[in-house]
Amino acid sequence: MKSGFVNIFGKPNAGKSTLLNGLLGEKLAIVSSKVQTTRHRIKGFLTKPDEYQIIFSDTPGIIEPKYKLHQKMMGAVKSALEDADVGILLVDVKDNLEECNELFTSLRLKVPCIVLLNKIDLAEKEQVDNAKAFFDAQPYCKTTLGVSALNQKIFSTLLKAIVDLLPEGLPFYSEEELTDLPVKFFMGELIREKIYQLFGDEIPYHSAVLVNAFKEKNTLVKIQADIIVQRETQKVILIGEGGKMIKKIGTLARQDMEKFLEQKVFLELFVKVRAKWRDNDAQLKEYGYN
Ligand code: GDP
Ligand code: K
Ligand code: MG
Repeated sequence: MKSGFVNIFGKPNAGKSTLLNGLLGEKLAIVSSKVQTTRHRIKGFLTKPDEYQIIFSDTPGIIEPKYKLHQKMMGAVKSALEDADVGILLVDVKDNLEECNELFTSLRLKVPCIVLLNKIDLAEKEQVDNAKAFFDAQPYCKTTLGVSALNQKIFSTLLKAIVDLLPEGLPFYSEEELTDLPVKFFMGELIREKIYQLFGDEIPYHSAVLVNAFKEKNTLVKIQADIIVQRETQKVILIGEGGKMIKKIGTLARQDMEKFLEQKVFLELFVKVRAKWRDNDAQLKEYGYN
C-alpha cells in the first residue's frame, strides 16, 4: 500500500482549488476568478483501500506578503512545503513560463514533483507542447502532464503518475474520512466564496467570515455567521439596497451548504465592522487564521 502527502503549489489563479475539488469529486475548496481566494491549507483524502491513500493539500497562491493575513497565508504554504512527499506544481499553461520556473525553483522542493499544465482547454496544442518541453528540462520536474482541472477525464493518468511517486506506507486516516477540517470551516468558506463571486474591488479582500453557531435540529441545520469587513462603507455595500445583496449571498451560500450537508439549512447572516482586522493577531486568530 502507498500513502503520503501530495501538495499543490502555484501562482494565484492557476486552478489549484479547482484541481483539488476535481480530484476528490467534492467541493472542499472555494473557487473564484479572483486571486487570493484561498487563505488556508485545505486537505482532502483520496483512498483506494489496500492500494493507496493520497492526502492532497490545496494551498494559497504564492504572493509577497503585505498584511499579517498574507503572512498567515504564506505560513500555510510553508507547512505544505515541509511535509510534501510529492509536489504538484500547477501552471496556467498560458502564464509566463520563466516566471513560473523561477517560483518553482525558489520553493527548493527536495521531493519528486509533477508539473501540471492546467487550462489546456483554452490553449493551442503547440503552446502545450512548448510548455511541456520547457518544464521537462527543469531539474525539479519528474514528469509534465497537461490537464484541465475542470475536466476529470484525464485524472486517471495523473493519479497513476502520483501513485508511482508515493512512498510505501500505511493510511493516515480511515477510509471514510474526506478531510481533517470541521464542517463549520467549510460553511464559512462557502459564504466567503459568494463574496468573491458577487463583489468587485476591495470588498472580498477586506472580508472574513465567522461561523458562530451550527446546530442540527431534527432534519434542519441552523447556521449563524458574521461577515466581518473593515469599514462602515463596505458594510453598506455588502448589505445592499433594502438588504438585496446580503439576501443574495445568503441564498447562494445556503444552496451550496445544503448540497454539502445533504440537509436543509437555515442560514442567518450579520455584517460587522472591525477596522484593520487583517493586521490584528487576536482577530486573525478568532477568524481562523492561525
Ligand atoms: P487557484 O487560485 O489556483 O486556487 O485557482 P481557482 O481554482 O480558484 O481557479 C481560478 C479560475 O480559473 C476560476 O475561475 C476557475 O474556474 C478557472 N479554472 C481553473 N481550472 C481551469 C481549467 O482547467 N480550464 C478553465 N478554462 N478554467 C479553469
Ligand atoms: K482564485
Ligand atoms: Mg485557490
